[in-house]
Amino acid sequence: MEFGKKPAGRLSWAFKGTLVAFVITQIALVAVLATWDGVAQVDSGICGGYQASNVVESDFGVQADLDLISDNCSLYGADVPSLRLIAEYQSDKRLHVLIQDRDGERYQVPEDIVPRPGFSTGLTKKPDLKFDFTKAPFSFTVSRRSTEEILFSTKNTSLVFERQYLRLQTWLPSQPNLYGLGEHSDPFRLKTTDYSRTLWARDSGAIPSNNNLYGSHPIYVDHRLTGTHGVFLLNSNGMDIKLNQDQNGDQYMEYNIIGGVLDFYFFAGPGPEDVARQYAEVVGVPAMVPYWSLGYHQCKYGYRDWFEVAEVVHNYSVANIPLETMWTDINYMDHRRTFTLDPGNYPIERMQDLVEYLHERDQRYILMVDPAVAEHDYPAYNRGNEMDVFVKRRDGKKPFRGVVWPGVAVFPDWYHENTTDYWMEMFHNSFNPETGVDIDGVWIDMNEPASFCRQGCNPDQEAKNRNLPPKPPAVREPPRSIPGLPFNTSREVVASKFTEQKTLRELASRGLDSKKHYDVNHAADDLLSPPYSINNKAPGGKLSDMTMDTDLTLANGLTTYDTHNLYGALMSMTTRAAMLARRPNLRPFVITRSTFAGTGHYVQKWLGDNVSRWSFYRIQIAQMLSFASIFQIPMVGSDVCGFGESTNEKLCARWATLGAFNPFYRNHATESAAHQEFYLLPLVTSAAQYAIDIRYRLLDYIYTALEFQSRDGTPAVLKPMWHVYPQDEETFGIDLQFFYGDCVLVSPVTQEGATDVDMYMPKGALFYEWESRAPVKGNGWTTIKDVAFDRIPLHIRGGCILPLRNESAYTTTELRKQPFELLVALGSDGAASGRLYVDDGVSLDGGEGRAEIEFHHVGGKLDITATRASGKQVALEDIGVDIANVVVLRQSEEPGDEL
Ligand SMILES: *[C@@H]1O[C@H](CO)[C@@H](O)[C@H](O)[C@H]1NC(C)=O
Ligand SMILES: *[C@@H]1O[C@H](CO)[C@@H](O)[C@H](O)[C@H]1NC(C)=O
Ligand SMILES: *[C@@H]1O[C@H](CO)[C@@H](O)[C@H](O)[C@H]1NC(C)=O
Ligand SMILES: *[C@@H]1O[C@H](CO)[C@@H](O)[C@H](O)[C@H]1NC(C)=O
Ligand SMILES: *[C@@H]1O[C@H](CO)[C@@H](O)[C@H](O)[C@H]1NC(C)=O
Ligand SMILES: *[C@@H]1O[C@H](CO)[C@@H](O)[C@H](O)[C@H]1NC(C)=O
Ligand SMILES: CC(=O)N[C@H]1CO[C@H](CO)[C@@H](O)[C@@H]1O
Repeated sequence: MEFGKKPAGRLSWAFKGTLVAFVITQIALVAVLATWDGVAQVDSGICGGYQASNVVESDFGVQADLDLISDNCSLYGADVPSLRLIAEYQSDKRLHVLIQDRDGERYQVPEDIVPRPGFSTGLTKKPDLKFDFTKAPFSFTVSRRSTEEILFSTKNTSLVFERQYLRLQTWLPSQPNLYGLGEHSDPFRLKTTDYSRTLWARDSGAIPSNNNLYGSHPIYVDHRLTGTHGVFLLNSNGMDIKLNQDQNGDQYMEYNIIGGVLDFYFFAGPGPEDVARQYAEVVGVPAMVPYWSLGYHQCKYGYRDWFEVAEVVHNYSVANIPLETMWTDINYMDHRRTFTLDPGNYPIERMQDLVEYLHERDQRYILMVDPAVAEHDYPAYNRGNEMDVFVKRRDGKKPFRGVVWPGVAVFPDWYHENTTDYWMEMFHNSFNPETGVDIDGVWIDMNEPASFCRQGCNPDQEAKNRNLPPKPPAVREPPRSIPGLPFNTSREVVASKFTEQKTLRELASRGLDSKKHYDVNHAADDLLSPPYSINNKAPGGKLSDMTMDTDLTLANGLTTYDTHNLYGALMSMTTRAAMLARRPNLRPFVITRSTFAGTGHYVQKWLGDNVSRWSFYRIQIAQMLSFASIFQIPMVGSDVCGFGESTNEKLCARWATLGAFNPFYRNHATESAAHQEFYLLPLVTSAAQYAIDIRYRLLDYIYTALEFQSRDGTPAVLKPMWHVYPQDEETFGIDLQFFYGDCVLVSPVTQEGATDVDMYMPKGALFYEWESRAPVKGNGWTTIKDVAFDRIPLHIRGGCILPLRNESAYTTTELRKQPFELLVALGSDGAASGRLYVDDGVSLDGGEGRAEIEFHHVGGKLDITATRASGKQVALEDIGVDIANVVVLRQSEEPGDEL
C-alpha cells in the first residue's frame, strides 16, 4: 500500500478533511486484490501492456500501480515503465480515471486553466458508473450500474504509455451516435469509419472539413436509446482520435496522443442535458453576456477609414435595419500593429467622434486585437520587452519571432507573472475613454497562435515575401458629411499615463496563477518532431508550422509543445481580465477564435473564416450545435453571408434569416470580397428586416436561455433535435434543423436556389407555425413549400410560453422599454409553461432588479410568479415587467377553441 506516499500531481488519493478517516476505514475493510484474469490475448501482439499491482479498492474508487509487463514496446520511443492508476467516484454521476506516470512529473493541464472538481458532497455507495479492470494486461471498463451496459472498454487492447506517445482504445457499439471532439466542420453526428479527429489549434482559413481547426475540445457525447453519457479527456497535447471498425467489424475509438497523461472524466447522464451539466461541473459554466451583445453586429475586413465605418452605421439607419454594434478589423491599426491607430485613416480624434456618435445612439463599437506584437519601435513592443513578457527563443534570451499581419512579430507569454499587467496596461492605454477608443467589446483573433512562417523559416524574408505590413490606403477627405456626426470637433489628446496597475489587477480577478512554476522533464524528448506525427493539416504538416515553435520554454517552465492548444484560452482569460479592469463590474464581451475546454467560462466564440458558399451556410448549424450544446460556449455564430469570396443576393438573404438564430449574429466579409452590408441588396434588406424583427421580439427569450445555461450548463440556447426527442432515432443525425431556445424549431432552406425544405417533426408532436400561428401536427418528414428567399420556417413547440417583446426596436436599449406579449402555445395536454429572466443587462451580478418570472398555463388558467434573486416574490411592476397582451394558441380540433 502506498497511502503514506502522496502520489505526485494534483489529482491524488488525498481526500480532504473528514473524509480521510472514513476512507482509511473503508480501505481496511475492502479486499485488496482484484480478480486475476490472466494474460488475455492482446490486439496485434505488438505491445505487452501493463500489469496492475498494489491495488487498493474502496467505495471511492481504485488505486493501483501499473508496471510495464515485458520489454519496451517502443512503438514511438521509450515507454514509461511505472504508472499510477487512480479511479475515483467523484460524484454519483462522475467517474474520474487518471493514468499518470508514477512520479507525477509529466505535464498535466494546469489547474488554474481547468480547475479540478474534486469530490462532490452527497456521494452514495452506488454511483451510476462502475469501474472494473483486468490486472494483466491492464484494461478497464466503465459501465452503467443500472443496466450493466458497458460504456467504455479497453478490453483486449494494450495500453501504450510512452514518453511522447499514448495510445488507448475503447470499444463502442456498432454505428454509435457520437458528437463532439471539436473543433471541426464535419457533420454534428460524427462519422465512425475511417474517420479521424486531430486536435491541434491552427489558423484554418476556409474551415476545411476533416481537419484540425482553431480550437480543441476533447469531449465526446455518446447517445444511445438506453441513455446518454459523456467522456472528457483533459489533455492539451496534440492528438489524433481515430474512429473505425477492426477486421471483425467491431467499432472502436482510439486516442493517439503525443504527451501529457490520460485524465478522463466519465459523465453518467443519463439524459443529454445531464451530461452537459456534468461536463460543466468540470470545465465551468458559460459566462453570461451583456444584453446588447444579442443585437445585430456588422463588420468587414477592409473598411478603409473611420469615415467608411461611420457611413455604414449611417446607411443602416437610413435603411431602417437595426444595427447594434459596429466592428473594425485590423484596418484601424497603424501598419497592422496591435495597440495602435492608423494616424491618417483612423486618427484618434475621429475615432473618439465615432464612438461618441455610436454611444449617443445607443450603439456599440468593437475592435480586433491580435496577440502578436510587431517587432518595431513602438510602445506595445518596447513596454513588452521592458517587462520581459514575450515568449523566448530556445536560448531563453531574445523573443521568439514569427510573422503575422504587421510582419515580424513576437508573442506574449501568458504564463509570465507580469503579462496580465502588461495586457491590462495596453488595454487601458488604448481603450480608455479619455485618451483612447472606448470600445464596448473586443475581438481576439490569430490566437492559435497563428504565424505565416513554417518551422525554421527566416521571418525577415517571409515578411518581405508576403509584403507585410502593407502600405495603408491613401488618406482621403471625407467625401460628404453624415448627419449627427460632428467629425470636425477638435479634441485635446492628453498623453495617457498608466498608474493604476495594482487596482486594475485586483478588479480583474482571474484564475491564472502566474506565480506557479512547473518542472516537466523533456530532456529526452523531441519537441519539434516527435516520433508519432499527428495529422496536422497546417501547410508543411509539422507541429511548429504556421505557429510558434513547439520546443520553447515558457516563463513558468511549461513548453509550447504541451500548451500549444491553450494559447487561445489563456489569451481569452487575460483579455477578459483586461476588459474587466477597464469597466469594473460590467460583463465583458470578448469574441475569440481559438478555444479550449472551458474557455466559454470567460469568453464567446465565432466560427472563424468561412466562405460565402452554401456548404458553409449549412455546416455552421452543426458547428454551432457542438459549441452550444456540448462545449459550453453557447454564444456562438458564423460570419453571416460568408467571409471569403463574394456573396450573392440569395445566399446572403437566406443567411441573414438563419443568422438571426445564431446566438452571436454578425455579418462579416474579407477584404477582397464585395461589400455585403444588409442594406445593399433589396432581397437581403427585406430578409434582414424580417428576421431581425423576430429575433428582437424573442431577445428576452434567448437572453433568459443564456442566463439559464450560465447557471449550471443546461443546454438551453441551441439544441439539437435529439436533445428534445432522445428516443426518436430519426432525430439523431439531424443537423440542418435545430431548436433556438427550448421552444422555437428552426428549419431553414438549405439548398442553393431552392424554395422548399424537407423538415422533420416527430409523429404527433404539436407545433404552431410562426407566421400564421396555426397548429401543425408532426408527421415525420414533410416538405415545406414556397419559402421566399427572405423568409425562414419557424415553429413553436406546443407546451411553451414565450415572453415576446410586443414590438421590435432599432436598438436593444429601446427594445428593453417595450412591454411584453405572452405567447402561450398549449401542448396536446392543454398545458404550457415558460420563463423570463430580467436584470439590468450589463452588470456582472445583474443588478438590483434581477428576477425570474415563471409562467404556467394549466386548466385554462395562467399563473405568473416573479421571484427576486433573494428568493422573495415580487409584483411584476416592481421589476419593470409589463405584460400588455396574452395570446393563447390551441389545437384547432379542441372543443371551445377561440382561434
Ligand atoms: C526501454 O528503453 C529505455 C530508453 O530507450 C531504456 O533506458 C530502458 O532500459 C529500456 N527498458 C527495457 C526493459 O528494455
Ligand atoms: C477478449 O479476448 C477474449 C479471449 O480471446 C475473448 O474471449 C473476449 O471475447 C474478448 N473480449 C472483447 C471485448 O473483445
Ligand atoms: C452609404 O450610402 C450612400 C448613399 O446610398 C452610398 O453612396 C455610400 O457608398 C454608402 N456607403 C457605404 C459604406 O456603404
Ligand atoms: C514582475 O514585475 C515585478 C515588479 O516590476 C518585478 O519585481 C518582477 O521581477 C517581475 N517578474 C519577472 C519574472 O520579470
Ligand atoms: C463643424 O461643426 C460645427 C458645429 O459642431 C457645424 O456647425 C459645422 O457645420 C461643422 N462643419 C462641417 C464641415 O461639418
Ligand atoms: C403592441 O404592438 C402592436 C403592434 O404590433 C401595437 O398596435 C400595440 O399598440 C402595442 N401595444 C403596446 C401596449 O405597446
Ligand atoms: C477564406 C479565407 O479568406 N481564408 C483565409 C483566412 O486567413 C488565412 C490567413 O490567416 C488565409 O491564408 C486564408 O486564405
